[in-house]
Amino acid sequence: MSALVEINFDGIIGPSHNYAGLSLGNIASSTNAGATAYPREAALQGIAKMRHNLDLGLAQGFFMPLDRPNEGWLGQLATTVVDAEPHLRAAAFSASSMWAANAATISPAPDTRDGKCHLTVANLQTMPHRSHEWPGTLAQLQLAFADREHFAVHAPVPSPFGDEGAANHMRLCAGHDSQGIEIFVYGKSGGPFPARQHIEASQAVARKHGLGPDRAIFAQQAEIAIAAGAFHNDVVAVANERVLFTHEQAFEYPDALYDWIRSAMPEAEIIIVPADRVSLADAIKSYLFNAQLVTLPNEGGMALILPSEARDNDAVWGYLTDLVAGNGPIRRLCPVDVRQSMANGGGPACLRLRVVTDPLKVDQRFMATPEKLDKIARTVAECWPDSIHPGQLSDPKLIAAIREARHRLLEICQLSELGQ
Ligand code: SUG
Repeated sequence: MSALVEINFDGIIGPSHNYAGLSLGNIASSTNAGATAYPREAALQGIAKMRHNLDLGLAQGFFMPLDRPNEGWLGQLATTVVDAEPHLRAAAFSASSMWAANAATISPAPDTRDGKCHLTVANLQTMPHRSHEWPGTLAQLQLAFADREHFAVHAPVPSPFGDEGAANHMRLCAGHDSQGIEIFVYGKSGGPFPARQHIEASQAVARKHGLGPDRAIFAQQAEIAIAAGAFHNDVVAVANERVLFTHEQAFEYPDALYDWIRSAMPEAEIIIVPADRVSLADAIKSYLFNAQLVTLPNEGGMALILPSEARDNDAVWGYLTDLVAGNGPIRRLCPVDVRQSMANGGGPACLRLRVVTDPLKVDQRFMATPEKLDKIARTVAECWPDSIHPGQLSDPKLIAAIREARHRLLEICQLSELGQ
């Protein structure tokens, strides 16, 4: 018998972390365009979050940062780091693979026809700086989940169908190890902003994963939510086991979705946050829904691992305090500081990819322990650049330092084969 648990794989924040304002529709990214970023501090914040979650008794894994600047990609565009136009250079430098919620979509073994855990790497084709992540991500998924008896790792859905991975996918189930229902959220339009997840991509992923038609639903993201800055659904909704925690204005047709959930899974509990308690604008500023909603293994009940920005917002914190004071399933609030990632629109939940499986089936090099996190933190403290300003991106010394830093990390994690 194998024990299926939820493992959160966090993207280690890479040494090229910077604020280049690359994501139209992501308000934090646009607001902070041109600011100085602090890659070392950023990565240490991410590691502290992983440590916090390990301390709660949760299973934790990680992914390596990708090789940046991506000269191969610039080569396909017939240019180089030195010659590229600034927006292409910045796209080649982006450390955006840190947001592992966009790495892939996962359907755990109890949900799939062949009883394997299926993973489809996301093509991220809507944003140029993210469109070249998938080959590096796929290489890691193929290593981490190499056990073919238990995992099926799929290539991305082809263009032009945008797929942004687990950030637009939620699973409800009685317990992680029981059969669940899967909600794929896609966008049609978002006012001035692009809808990044296309229904054709979501449906293709569901077919590849072998989900029964009665176990999956495709729900449209509200146009007003995208227009307000919810470029991914995980900025306005999150699910864990039998609980869906969502903003009232997250979905275009919320009642149809809720009815389907209630009939497919009568024990589901839907917690709807009304707009008159928390406006869409406050939800997006504070990222309260970009929390990790987790089941606490040691004490039972659920906790929200929230960005500290949620505590700083009176309306949001007032709502959350009332929520945990009630008799509902969410009992604890745990604010964490991931401000460096937040300034690019990535909260605690963006930084992780959830995989429900037996941790012993995963390549152990990708699994975190407190000692490994200490080692990783020491390498980050020694090698990650202190600060990066977008104007510095063509500096050969910075480029060499970024490459060396990643190589040192791969070495200490015994993952040098990921090299390029
Ligand atoms: O795709 N930001 C990311 C943030 C991703 C958040 N992920 C989830 N919601 N799951 C994005 O917009 C900003 C990069 C820059 O501007 O330099 C960026 O790519």
